Amino acid sequence: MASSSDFKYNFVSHKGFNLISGTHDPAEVDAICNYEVRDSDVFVVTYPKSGTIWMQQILRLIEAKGDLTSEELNSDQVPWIELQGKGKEFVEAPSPRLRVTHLPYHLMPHALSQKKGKVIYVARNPKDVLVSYFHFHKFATMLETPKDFNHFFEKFIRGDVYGNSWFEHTKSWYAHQDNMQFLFITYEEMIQDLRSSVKRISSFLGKNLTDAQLTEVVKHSTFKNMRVIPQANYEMVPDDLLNHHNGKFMRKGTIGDWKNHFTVNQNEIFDQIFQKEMKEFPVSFVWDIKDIEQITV
Ligand code: PPS
Repeated sequence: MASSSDFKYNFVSHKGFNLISGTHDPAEVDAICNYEVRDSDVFVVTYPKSGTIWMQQILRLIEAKGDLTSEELNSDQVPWIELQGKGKEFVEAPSPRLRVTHLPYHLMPHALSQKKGKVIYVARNPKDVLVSYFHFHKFATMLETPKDFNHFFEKFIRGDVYGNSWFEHTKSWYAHQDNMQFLFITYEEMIQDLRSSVKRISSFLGKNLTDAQLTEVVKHSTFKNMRVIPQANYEMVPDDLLNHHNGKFMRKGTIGDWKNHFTVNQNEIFDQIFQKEMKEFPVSFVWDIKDIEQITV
């Protein structure tokens, strides 16, 4: 059997979206759009590095009413639908099927647009996404280690990464929301007020948690606590997938780390592109932790 290193770094463009050879199978991804969707299905959709693992943690905890005793990895409890081999598992899985995905709208089940299942889209300010993704490329063995920050900056802007263009991903999912049962939430809102965010998510999912259960969900979902929960921080993932000498999955968990990476020139370029691409986008992003008056947990 071929190992992941045989396929390293090769993207296959599939219907306008980069898939990673050895990680995704185009035929399996193609099948996803025809999957039947149950009313109880929940799909967390993110552009990479926008808080996927965080939402996996919140969903599994809401489902377990705050109980963290299961030792399964977040990615086993709330798997990626597009990973090779996960399609068959999805079709046969018992309800509720909780899944995460980085796929664009056009590759996801058509049934979503008939208001079947629920979609939670988590968006994060793209400067912090870029920085988090840069570090993740040094850490994840299936992705090419960037030559340097500027090289990665340019690739991200071109959409020459897994996830393609952040701008297109965000705009396209947002634009289709009226067809779906859809919750849009930002990483920055979750940082600002985790408790209210968890309340919003659980009420969207129709789950009534007691105050005590809510407190448990929040407690186990803070960055500080997730960092030391083995199921939630991917430290158990083997070195041939995540090179633990080169970083940590739970890295900084904050807003504004881009300020430690972007040059003045890069920031100007980014701002120009952002303004052009997002001028009609109705949601504004928080770019700096200092812009949040109060952080509530
Ligand atoms: S991936 O690889 O696409 O699945 O990555 P993803 O899980 O989407 O994003 C990882 C970033 O999310 C941060 N994170 C958190 N921030 C704050 N609070 C909590 N609880 C939390 N959990 C995960 C994680 O640290 C990564 O961001 P950076 O900026 O790299 O720290």
